[in-house]
Amino acid sequence: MLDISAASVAVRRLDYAPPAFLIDEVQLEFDLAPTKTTVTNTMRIRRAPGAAGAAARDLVLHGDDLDLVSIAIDGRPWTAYTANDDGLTVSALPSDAFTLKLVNTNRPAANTSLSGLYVSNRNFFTQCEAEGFRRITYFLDRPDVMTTYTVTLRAARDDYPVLLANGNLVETGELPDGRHFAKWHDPFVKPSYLFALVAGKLAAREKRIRIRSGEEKLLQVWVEPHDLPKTEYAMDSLVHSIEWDEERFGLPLDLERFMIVAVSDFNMGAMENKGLNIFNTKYVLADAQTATDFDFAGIEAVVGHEYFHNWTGNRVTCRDWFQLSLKEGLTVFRDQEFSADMAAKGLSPEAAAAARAARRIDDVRGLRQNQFAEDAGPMAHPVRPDSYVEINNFYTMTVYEKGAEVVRMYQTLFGRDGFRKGMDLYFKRHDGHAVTCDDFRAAMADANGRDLAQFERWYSQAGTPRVAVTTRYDAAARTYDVTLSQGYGPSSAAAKATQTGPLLIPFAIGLVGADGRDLPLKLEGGTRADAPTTLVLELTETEQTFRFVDVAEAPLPSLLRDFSAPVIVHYDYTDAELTFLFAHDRDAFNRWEAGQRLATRALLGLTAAASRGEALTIDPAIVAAFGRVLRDESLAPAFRELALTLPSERYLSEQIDDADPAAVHAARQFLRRALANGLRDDLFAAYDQNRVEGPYAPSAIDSGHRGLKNVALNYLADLDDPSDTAALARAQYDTADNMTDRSAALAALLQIGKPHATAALDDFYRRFEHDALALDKWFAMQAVRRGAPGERVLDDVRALMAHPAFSLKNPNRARSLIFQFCMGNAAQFHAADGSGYAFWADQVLALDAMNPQVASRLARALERWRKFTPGLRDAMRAALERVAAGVQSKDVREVVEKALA
Ligand code: B3K
Ligand code: ZN
Repeated sequence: MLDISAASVAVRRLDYAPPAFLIDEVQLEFDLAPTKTTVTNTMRIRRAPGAAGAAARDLVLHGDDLDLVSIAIDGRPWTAYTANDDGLTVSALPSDAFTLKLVNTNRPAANTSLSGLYVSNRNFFTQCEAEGFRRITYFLDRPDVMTTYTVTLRAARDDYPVLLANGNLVETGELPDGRHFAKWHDPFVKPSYLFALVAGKLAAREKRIRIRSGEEKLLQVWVEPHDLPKTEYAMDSLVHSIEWDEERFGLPLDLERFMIVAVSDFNMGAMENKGLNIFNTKYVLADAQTATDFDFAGIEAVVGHEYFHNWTGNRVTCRDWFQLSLKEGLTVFRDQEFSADMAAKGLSPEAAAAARAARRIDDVRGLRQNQFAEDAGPMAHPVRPDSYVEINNFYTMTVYEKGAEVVRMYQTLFGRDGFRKGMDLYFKRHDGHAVTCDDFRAAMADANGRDLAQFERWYSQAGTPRVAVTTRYDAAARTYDVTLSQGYGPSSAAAKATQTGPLLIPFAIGLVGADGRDLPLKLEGGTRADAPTTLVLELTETEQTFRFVDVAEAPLPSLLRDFSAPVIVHYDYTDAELTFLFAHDRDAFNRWEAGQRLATRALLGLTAAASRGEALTIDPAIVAAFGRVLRDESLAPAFRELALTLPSERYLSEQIDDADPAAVHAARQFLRRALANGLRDDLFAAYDQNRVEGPYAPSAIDSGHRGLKNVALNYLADLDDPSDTAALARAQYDTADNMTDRSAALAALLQIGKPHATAALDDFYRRFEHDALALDKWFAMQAVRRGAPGERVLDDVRALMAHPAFSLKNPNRARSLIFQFCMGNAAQFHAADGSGYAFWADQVLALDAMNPQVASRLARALERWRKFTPGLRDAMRAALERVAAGVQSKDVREVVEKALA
């Protein structure tokens, strides 16, 4: 069942050819049984108009790990075919249009890859994107082959009382021998990757809503019966998503019913199958006791994301997998906007702006920590990649998060209304079709009367652009010149080859006066009547100077406001200037950014000192700057929490050549301790002032207070004398009425030292022994534990792998322990003895044999190996080579081969 191809064969974007055959209709019948499921697949097929030559002679269907039972054309048994590992070739076709009836079997219970049809907890589920449908039956398993599906499911009623598939339910009934059936029809054409079925013992929370047209719709959230009480928030999020898409984009729910089903064994977050979204339980199940504020926010975002795919992805889909960002970048952008609008709902304008800014900061922090690293490493690829070996490896931060930034830039350039016009035109042109990123760009360009030819480079160039800024104030002429120049930093050869010319970069700027207020902006030669305080400059050349006129005083530039483009900005701010912006910038994003720059600069200095073995010292002005923001009650708590969160060790290591994670860790710990000791009283005060009274609600405001309170507690755990903190954390643990506070208290105790946390850890286990998602947190917190000097957290991790509750087969559990250790505990993972890397290699190889997609994600933990100190580098290369020698799947092979190349 696993791919054992010796060489890695790349698929190339420019080799795209339209399908030679089309499917007008498909009827699928499933006789479901765990060890052997039989699929009867009847397709009305015809040669595509104009298809000719060798490709159009025989019908070549994809198939993977299937057993063929029979084949007939137009009712006659057919013998002119060959079946191999990749599928089925049918020859001597009788005509241009015919009905092909295939019967095949597959083995759901033996399917540990969780791709195709599989069994989880005795129920059946499917996952077809990207190429899982071919593991269910033979098909033209490519996104540009769209058709309508009628699906009949047959199974034993006692074991599988619920039978679900895409679309609308048309018939149910009894069959002999205790079996029953359900027949579903999806009236919308779709590609095979959006097919889904679910069968088993499940129960649904239901809700009926009326959409704007007046039509009534049935919403269902299906889970194991005992989990029903935990589905309220997911249902609310679904209702909000449906309302939001109608309100903001005029896009209605198009089916009679919309279903979400939760499954505990799932390779990723969720899947947007038409009308039948399948979700990781992590993004469905929540209540105050078991889920954190962060989890609730994740549910809202993912429910929104999958629902929004109904239009951006399903109604209009991708022509080929190179266009993946067409649906993913756009849908991430939409879910980001949804979450921001939800956080801001019902707040005063200032509070709403702060709530939106907090979401933006969160999104950008993730992008910069993970996507920028990806773009600088061996897996770097454009938003629209040019080639892949395994498409599942390209569901990346670049395709998703950078792709979302690319979509956001259209909105930054054209405004919300212009963006909406582009969306309207996109659906008008392409509804029901499989299209490309170029088609989307053309809709934006045409709807707004703009030539966006240059903008194409955002899709085709890999690497993170850099914009260097220089400024000049002429007091006599009252002019201020801002010179922007763009280019790329050091890039891999593959990324460099894609970098062909300057980009169109929307560069938002403000000018801050000595009193901290924004100056009115007037560009020389500008035509605007008003004088706004933020302007979007359009950088299109390698270097361009913009002259502001009537500038009354020498200003401080506030650059790339709201992160208006996914670039790195270089400007020589002094510490004093950053401190000033940190205290005053009216753009909340840049206010946060000033603090991050200040902290990053200090941390990189401390890291260098730590590597040289020097004593570490910190300028008290930096501690004071953070203190001012901590105490500033005019600032939203959520913002203060973000401002106080230092750049992660991973992010810092990315900024340095020959990075030494131990030195980075020492530096960051030193600054944390300096802030904790220096701001002790303010932190205790913030802790007290941000306690939330009353029953738990995961609202933006309450979670902001809890976030600030818990970040304060976390700093206080780093006091030289943490005894008061230990008491406080223990009390918080014991009295918490919600998981956010309980887990934050446990994390603080673990940080003070493992002995302080023993009782709470035991209690946590007993409390949540039977709650898989909460227990994942128990594993994760122990995996990311800092450890006392000289202590090896890896020993705990290994011991936890032997715990009866641990299983490598369950992706959530594997991620909570192994991924958390390898990707979320830099200092311990990069232990000088190489033990972390050896452990990594063991786990990648073990996972590779059962679930290549999950293994391949873990494999990427070492892709930046060249960045580290020589000693670590050698140990990492050895581990990579060991994996390369033992790998079975093309998923992992592609990752390690690219890393070693
Ligand atoms: N489209 C799916 C991801 C499928 C991943 C396949 N390896 C979820 C999403 O982005 O919404
Ligand atoms: Zn998506």
